[in-house]
Amino acid sequence: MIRDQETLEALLDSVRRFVRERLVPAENEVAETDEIPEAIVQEMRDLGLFGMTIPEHFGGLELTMEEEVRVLFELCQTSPAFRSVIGTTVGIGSQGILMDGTPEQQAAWLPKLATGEIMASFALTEPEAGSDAASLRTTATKDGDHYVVNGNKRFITNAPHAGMFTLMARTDAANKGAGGVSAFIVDAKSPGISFGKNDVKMGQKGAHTCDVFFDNVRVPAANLIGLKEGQGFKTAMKVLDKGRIHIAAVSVGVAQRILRDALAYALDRKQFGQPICEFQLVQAMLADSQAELYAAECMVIDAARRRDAGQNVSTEASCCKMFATEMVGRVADRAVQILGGSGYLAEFGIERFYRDVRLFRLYEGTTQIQQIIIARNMIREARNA
Ligand code: COS
Repeated sequence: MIRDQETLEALLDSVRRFVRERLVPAENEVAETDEIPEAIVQEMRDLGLFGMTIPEHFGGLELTMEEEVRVLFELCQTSPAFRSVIGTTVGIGSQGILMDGTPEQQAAWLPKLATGEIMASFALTEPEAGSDAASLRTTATKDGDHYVVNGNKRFITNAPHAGMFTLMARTDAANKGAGGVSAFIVDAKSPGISFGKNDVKMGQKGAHTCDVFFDNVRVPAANLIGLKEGQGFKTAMKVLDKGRIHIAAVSVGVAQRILRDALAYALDRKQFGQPICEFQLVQAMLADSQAELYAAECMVIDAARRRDAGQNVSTEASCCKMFATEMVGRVADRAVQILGGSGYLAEFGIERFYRDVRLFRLYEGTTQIQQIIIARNMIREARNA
């Protein structure tokens, strides 16, 4: 749903200009230094990007899902590390509070997230609990008007910069499944929280992840999301349904950039006396990429519209996440092929995208987890029909 086309176009124009004038020129510096310049982070705050999904009365832009994905198509036509700066705050880190938090919890945290004064991070994955998220071992034990949290979280995006965590922990030791898990808002400055070294990753330099350790961290009982125990796994799943459409939109944006660069190269590069775009085998790679990209873009917009219309989009979100992240992997691979030897060289930037996009098929649920979700939903619906 687009509420006002003119307002959205103005936002898309400013994001497009920001990407072209500020982010693309900084790509190499970010890849070399593994840091996003603070001036760029500040410009993201000024553009309101941290508050994209937060309601207007808490100081955000309150974008609908369709508006959000259209912004992501533009914002992601550059190194995906830039999106990662705002990603956890607009997405998985804040949405649990928005979906299931009490009015008091929302009022206490969302305004600071909307302005980018603090960043949110989503702490679900653990060393022994990845795809099987419901098996998490971090515990939160009630002690008066607090919970005491102990455990380790792994691969936590933006943890080194986070002001707060949406943390999933087990409140019912007797229930080892999803029903024993609760979600908490945890102030990142709480005593007992410590951080591992920044992970050294295949790509996405400038986007930081690390382990987070909780050692007898006292969290006020008032920070239990929705003030209800045992709901945390469902909150996490709902958050991920939305997050998966978000990641699919990111994949579409990055694929557009990669394909544009590959086409520009094919128009320019000459072999056998003509531009390589004249060769049908190169054309096949361009055409396959364009068709798949178009399909992913249509899927993402459709899923976003359905979500805006209030439908349950668990299946569609997983379809989008699976198809779009696999699509951008194939587009990046073909782009390396079209650029040939230059595709393998750092100075042309395509090999960097090739490494960057590999992550999309892993986080917020691997392709294999999306397959499981889609098939399970199909089977459940067929049995209930
Ligand atoms: N929305 C709302 N509730 C949901 C839901 C959704 N999308 N998906 C599951 N639930 C509910 C179920 O209805 C069930 O509730 P009841 O016990 O009341 O019936 C409960 O949550 C448990 O669901 P389920 O039995 O399907 O859980 P599983 O342990 O089988 O796990 C998968 C399901 C594999 C889908 C889940 O663990 C998953 O998504 N794993 C990947 C995690 C991930 O993406 N990690 C990345 C980290 S974040 S970067």
